[in-house]
Amino acid sequence: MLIAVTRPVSPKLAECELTHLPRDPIDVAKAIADHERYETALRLLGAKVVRAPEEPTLPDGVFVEDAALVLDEVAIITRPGAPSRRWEIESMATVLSAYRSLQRIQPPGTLDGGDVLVVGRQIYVGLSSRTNHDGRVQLETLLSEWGYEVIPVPLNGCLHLKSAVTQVADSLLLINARWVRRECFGSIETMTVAPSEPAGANALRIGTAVIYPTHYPETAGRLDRAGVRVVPVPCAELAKAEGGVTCCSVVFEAAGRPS
Ligand code: CIR
Repeated sequence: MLIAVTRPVSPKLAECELTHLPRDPIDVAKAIADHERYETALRLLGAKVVRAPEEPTLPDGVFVEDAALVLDEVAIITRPGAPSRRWEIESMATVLSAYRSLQRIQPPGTLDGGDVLVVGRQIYVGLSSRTNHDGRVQLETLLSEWGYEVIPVPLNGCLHLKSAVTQVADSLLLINARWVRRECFGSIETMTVAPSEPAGANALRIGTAVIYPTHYPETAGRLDRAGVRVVPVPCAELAKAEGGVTCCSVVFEAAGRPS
């Protein structure tokens, strides 16, 4: 069974961390409604939505992706680069301990899940302002016993690696080539976002479909023409908090592969 861990939107969302965007007023009620539609899309695609406990005092708590990386063999509890976000990890650890054994990124390492793109046994890690060298090396050490290759990827001008690139089909990446170089990903095919939609590379793949923001219609058209089924969700309010569609869930097979 496919599990998608989410967390309700905090009433303090408007106090979120911001790195690349100016602070714009956020309509929290609309963000909550959009988030519920996102959960509905997850269910439509066959996932069982498991809500982590509400964390009303943590503005960025809805962006659960940054707190954990779940692989078949293990879950890695991260240590987010923004100190305000480190309070989010314990409740995620509690939820994920029902499905996997846990390992943790330890100080002084930092790692945000948004910087981790898993493509088969290749794990690309963005060298962002949130993920440091120590965090990446710890991840490499933790995963070496299962034969994963951890590959560092330089970024330019975006928050996380998955702001710049995500996987949308077995051998297709959706990419903003201004923020990350295509050559970093070897021979796998890449499709670029529409130039007018630089933040459009963040798509959440579930099976053969992607959950994708309604506010990037040109890139959605490109995905559609490439044969990728697009399930549109409104998420403009969460985007004002620099969140995308991958950020709002951690998706994995319940059974995993016990080590
Ligand atoms: C932050 O800056 O940490 C949040 N406001 C947004 C996090 C988005 N997460 C993600 O892209 N994985």
